Amino acid sequence: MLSPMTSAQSNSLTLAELGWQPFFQQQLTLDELGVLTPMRLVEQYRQEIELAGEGRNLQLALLSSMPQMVVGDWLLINENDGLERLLQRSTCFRRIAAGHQKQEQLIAANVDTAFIVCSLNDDFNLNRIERYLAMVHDAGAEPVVVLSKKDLRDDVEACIEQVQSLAPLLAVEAVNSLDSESKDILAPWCRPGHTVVMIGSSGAGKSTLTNTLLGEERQATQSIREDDSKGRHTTTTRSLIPMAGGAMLLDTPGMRELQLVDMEAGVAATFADIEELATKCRFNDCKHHSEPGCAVMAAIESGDLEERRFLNYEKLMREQAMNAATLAERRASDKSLGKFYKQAISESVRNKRGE
Ligand SMILES: Nc1nc2c(ncn2[C@@H]2O[C@H](COP(=O)(O)OP(=O)(O)OP(=O)(O)O)[C@@H](O)[C@H]2O)c(=O)[nH]1
Ligand SMILES: [Mg+2]
Ligand SMILES: [Zn+2]
Repeated sequence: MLSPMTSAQSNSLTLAELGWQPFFQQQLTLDELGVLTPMRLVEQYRQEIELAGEGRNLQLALLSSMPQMVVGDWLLINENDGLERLLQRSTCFRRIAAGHQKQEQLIAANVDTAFIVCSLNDDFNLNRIERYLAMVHDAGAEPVVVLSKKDLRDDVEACIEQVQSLAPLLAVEAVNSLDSESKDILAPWCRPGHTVVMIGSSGAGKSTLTNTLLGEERQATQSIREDDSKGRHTTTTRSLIPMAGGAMLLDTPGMRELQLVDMEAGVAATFADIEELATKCRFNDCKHHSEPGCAVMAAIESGDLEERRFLNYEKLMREQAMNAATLAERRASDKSLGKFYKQAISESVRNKRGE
């Protein structure tokens, strides 16, 4: 088991270096100040979590009574090294877990900037970048598209232009993750006290980039499969690692499937241009298919809006709504099942009492 700070170096970080901000400080009452210690969740295992605070680390066993917690969370710890409470998050990344058991899964909390790492090999895909953008907008963090493996492609500028066309103000950078020059390129977002998460497909180079930014081989990396350019899911845990004199870096495992849930605002923010066009359609409830006076269809016809982009917008809107409905249904049935069990138990108690 790799421990982010205890193994290599003792933790001598200040709260500010760990990412403590006024937003968290304001949540402490006067009574809590000086009595409770803020600590940050830096690594998560099945049974326990690793916390880092000012000058010390702490391992905490997970109990079923604890709230759902995720890497990046800030916790208040009492004098007995127990959890007092979880602080409200400034940002939160979530998705629907892959597989049949549709459940919402938290990915990271209290992240300022997300590096959407996307390699420039066969894996380069605008639809996928838009999907990640929706997730980052939903979380409330700042997105930066980091196109990796620029050394493997000739038309890097054209690719940057394509990504930039998604949003004029979007930050887009191309890097060779193995080259230390990446550190300078990404320095504007790696400021002290800033938390940066790496998200993207397996094999995109998230761990390679993490190591380059750290200046040490902290995370294991592995070559991608030659036949389909896919990664091997090398990283399996999420770790929040301090960069010397810089940001807190959060490396994550590549996602097999990123399903959006209940993210209408996140999708809308990602496709702000389409949302803006839609306000100019003749009908308020225009579906942008065959209605007269449709500004979206007019923009596609004139070439101002890429049809691919509109189709992806529709797809992601549909997907998040469908997943939200499925989740709501599940929650409702879990609740009524819970009620049923409670009723059955109290009935059996009454029977035993002979009531
Ligand atoms: N040529 C080149 N190779 C790169 C670059 N970035 C990453 N690689 C290689 O790509 C492979 C996969 O990189 P990783 O860093 O393990 O990818 P990852 O995104 O962490 O993958 P998971 O942990 O599976 O999610 C490794 O063999 C890296 O050396 C790059 O910019 N240029
Ligand atoms: Mg990795
Ligand atoms: Zn329309």
